[in-house]
Amino acid sequence: MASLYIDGQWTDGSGGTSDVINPFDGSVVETVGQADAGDVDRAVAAARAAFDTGPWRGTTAAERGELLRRVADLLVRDKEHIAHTETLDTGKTLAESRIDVDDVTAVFRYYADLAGSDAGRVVDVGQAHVLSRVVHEPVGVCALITPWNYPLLQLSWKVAPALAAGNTCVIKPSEVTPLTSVLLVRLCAEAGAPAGVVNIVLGDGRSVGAPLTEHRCVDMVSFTGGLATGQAIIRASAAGVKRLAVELGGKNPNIVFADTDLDLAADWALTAVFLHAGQVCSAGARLIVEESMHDELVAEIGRRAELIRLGSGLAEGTESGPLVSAAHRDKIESFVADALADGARLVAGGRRPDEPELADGFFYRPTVLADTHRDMRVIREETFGPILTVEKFTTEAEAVALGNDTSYGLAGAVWTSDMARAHRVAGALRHGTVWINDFHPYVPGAEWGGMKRSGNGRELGPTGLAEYQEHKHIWHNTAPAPARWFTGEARS
Ligand code: TXE
Repeated sequence: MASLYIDGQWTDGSGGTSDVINPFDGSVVETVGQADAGDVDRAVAAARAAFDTGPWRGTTAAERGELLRRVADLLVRDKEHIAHTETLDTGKTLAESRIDVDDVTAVFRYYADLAGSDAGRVVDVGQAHVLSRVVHEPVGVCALITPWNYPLLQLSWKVAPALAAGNTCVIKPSEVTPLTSVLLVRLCAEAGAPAGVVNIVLGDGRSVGAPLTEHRCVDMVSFTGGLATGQAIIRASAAGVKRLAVELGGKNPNIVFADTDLDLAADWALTAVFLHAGQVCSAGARLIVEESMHDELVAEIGRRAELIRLGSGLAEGTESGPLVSAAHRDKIESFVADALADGARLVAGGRRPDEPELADGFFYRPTVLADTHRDMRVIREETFGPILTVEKFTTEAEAVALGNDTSYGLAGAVWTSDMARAHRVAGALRHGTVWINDFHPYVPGAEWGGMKRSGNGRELGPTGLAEYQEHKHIWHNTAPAPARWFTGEARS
């Protein structure tokens, strides 16, 4: 099936084909066409023309909101098929994929509502004959580049506000997991997006991502992915001084004070880090525990980690699927080997599973490493896999210092039954999201994004719409009079 969509037409692309691999068993899920630089050019030209001269430019915010609402309805209709495809593509459990589709639907509905209520504002300048208005206009042609861990969800955080604001876009999903992005574009077309408004090109970063981000007719790049790629995109955007929004992952502290119930702390330590095999930008990969509770909690977490049931995302009872690729598992294994060589203590995992039926997949057992410290690579770098490291503290100040001792700043959590302390710590953590006695929840109405090397800009919430807007000031003097600034006479 043709999988590139350019100017309202489905096409195979001119860059050959690529196999999409099922991480559960290494089988081919589908073979998809790839774009070449010429396809990228055509997609950008289509988005440019649709923005500059197409009917899209004349749509009202309410009409764009209606389009998003129709996409949301179609997502509900196709939920099972989309969730199933996401599981085949990423390896995550069907339960997680279904939650993703529900979340994506909610994001489309949120921006449908916001589109209609986002009216700009009138500024009172204190002069009755002047009308000063700030109007919200689209930025233009947006390149939306997404990663492989939450392919559909990450795309929705970009495409829904981009369309709500009146932009046109060219989507480039991860070459590892492109399938549900193609399905979402099909729904946008079915919902009535005019030709050229939503385009999708498939391919890898070098041959498709780079030419797209460097293209002179692209006004904005919104990217979620790895730090090194984000830095390359920031450099590439310099020539055109493009608008940028980048989300580059995190190294997220999960801080537990000893007044937390042990069962609760152990349960959430696992959920925080091992959901989707740890391939979550906000995963609670660094457990930071008060010393008096440390040994007991680590032992309990280790015990429970060994019980986690790995398997096919489609099978009933599977708690965690495989990693996304063999290359990614190699990376995870090297993190664990380095940490052990540097003196970390293996509490659980640290190996591939023994079950023969998992041998063809990219599985790795949930791993817990104690006695870890700041100089280890496993503490400093994002592993993006099923590795939980444990550090300990004795004072609140030490807990905060450890939680902030990272070049990232995406998310973190604090667990305590002392509410004053909870809010002190939440206020002191330099991370874009802080959970108190919880982990993972997000809502479409609240901003998401990072400080420091976790990125620039925010997705979701009203700020997530503003990322895709120019805020233009229009000053109307209804009773113009001569300025008399240049009169040729000396000023007194
Ligand atoms: O991501 P890449 P990778 C982290 C995680 C992971 C690491 C590398 O630690 O191990 O990044 O993952 C496209 N110009 N995150 O290599 O390469 C690419 O095709 C334009 C965190 O898979 O950053 C894909 O569509 N685009 C993260 C997208 O960028 C380029 C989620 C992301 O791929 C490009 C995923 C280029 N020069 C990984 N090079 C998060 N923040 O949630 C690549 N791409």
